[in-house]
Amino acid sequence: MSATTPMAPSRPAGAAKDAGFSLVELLVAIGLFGVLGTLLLGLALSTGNVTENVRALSNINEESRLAMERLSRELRQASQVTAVSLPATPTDRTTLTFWTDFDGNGAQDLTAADPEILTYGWDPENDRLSLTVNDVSGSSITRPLLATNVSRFTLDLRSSQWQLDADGNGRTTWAELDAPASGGNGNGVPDGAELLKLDLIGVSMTVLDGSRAQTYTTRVDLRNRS
Ligand SMILES: [Ca+2]
Ligand SMILES: [Ca+2]
Ligand SMILES: [Ca+2]
Repeated sequence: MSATTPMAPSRPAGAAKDAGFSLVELLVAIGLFGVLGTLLLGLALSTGNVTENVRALSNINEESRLAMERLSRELRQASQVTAVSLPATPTDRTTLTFWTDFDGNGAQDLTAADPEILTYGWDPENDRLSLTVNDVSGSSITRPLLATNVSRFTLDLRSSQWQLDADGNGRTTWAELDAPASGGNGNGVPDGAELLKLDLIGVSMTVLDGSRAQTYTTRVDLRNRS
């Protein structure tokens, strides 16, 4: 290239090769490296962000899946739903309490080493799902299962007693059990003897990770418990 430049017309070919880069070539090269470097750095950073997001997402998914599996497993072994609290306002807690007779003595033992009364609760004000049990001294302990990402937690409470399906839609809901015509106390909440008839429990939970929402559901038939 330099052999034809007007700056060194009379140099022999060997000397022209040693002339190196012109200032313009150097500036162009620096410019190109700069652009390339910026592009590569940007790519590396965005790959890092994606990896970080995927890792955070899979952690939350994993924790949510485990929490839901645990709830399903324990509910499947349950003998009876003993208390339910459904939200009357958007800030009310939702709770599900059930009894599992782990030692098979037919009694609800409140101080067993294996807690027999379990309460799963969702607090919509801090998006937290927690589990409350009694320890061996009978003191109530609450531990968060999913710390801050549970944006929705709903219970579908039904009975297999088809004769109480007042509207004949094939599903006997807790509201139908609550109706005085079905023997309920008509107070608008599932409680008392109505709970003894609940044996189909559906749980749906939505967990947020940033803008992504993942919903987990389970449906447990308490009649099938072993
Ligand atoms: Ca027991
Ligand atoms: Ca019905
Ligand atoms: Ca009731």
